[in-house]
Amino acid sequence: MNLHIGKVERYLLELIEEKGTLHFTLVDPDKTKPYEVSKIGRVIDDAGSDAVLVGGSTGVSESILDDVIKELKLVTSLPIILFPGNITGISRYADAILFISLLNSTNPYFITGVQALGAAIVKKYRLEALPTAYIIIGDGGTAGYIGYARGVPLDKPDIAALYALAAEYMGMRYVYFERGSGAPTPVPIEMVKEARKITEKVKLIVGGGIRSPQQAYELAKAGAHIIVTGTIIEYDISKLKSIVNSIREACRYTTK
Ligand code: 1GP
Repeated sequence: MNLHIGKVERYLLELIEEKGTLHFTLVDPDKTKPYEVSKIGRVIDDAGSDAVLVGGSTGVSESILDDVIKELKLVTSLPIILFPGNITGISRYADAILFISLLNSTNPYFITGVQALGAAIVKKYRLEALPTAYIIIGDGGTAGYIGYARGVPLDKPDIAALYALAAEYMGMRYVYFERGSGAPTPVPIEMVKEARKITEKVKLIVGGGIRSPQQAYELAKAGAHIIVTGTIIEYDISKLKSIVNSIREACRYTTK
């Protein structure tokens, strides 16, 4: 085990080793009413989710993030990991940050520019940085539009896998295939399989458009290390538990 990694990453790697596939819940401050945050935090905890991502592409400021995270910390001891869409997505109250480079952006600001600006703040707040390649699949919804992405076509699993391999060669430890929040369909299963086949070390995060336990089950079976759901808590919070359970079920006889 790499001794230089931080507390949150150690927790994640040990849990992946133990469980196979993890489940993260995304709380988007722009879509969450302040009075709902503590209820949502409790549901996430009860459902057995493994960590909470906090962030979004629009409507996020540092003080909004601070309030949401402080509220969440009152009700859950799960790690709170920032999922920034821009420089405004950093809060001193989080435990870690997905330190994202949007690899298939056409705008250098989202590949290396905002990272240089954000690095100083991440250091000042002593946040644990998790080096993550963010790859937009399909049009990627709001994240794709805001990030000037040239999304990987849905029928090109080999191209998505090559981005994942490039990320591994560049030393990133996480690859996030993003279909876009609220997307009509999740990341295609074939993309997950191809990426897992071609990479050896990176942990594969998959999110966007996952609404049913069956979809989560199939992505876990295909080899995703982490499955993210967000929208489901906005519409059908009770479904969260069945999604987490289906991931556990998928991992029962599989080793990652
Ligand atoms: C978005 O991948 C996440 O960044 C979650 O997407 O809201 O569709 O679950 P959903």
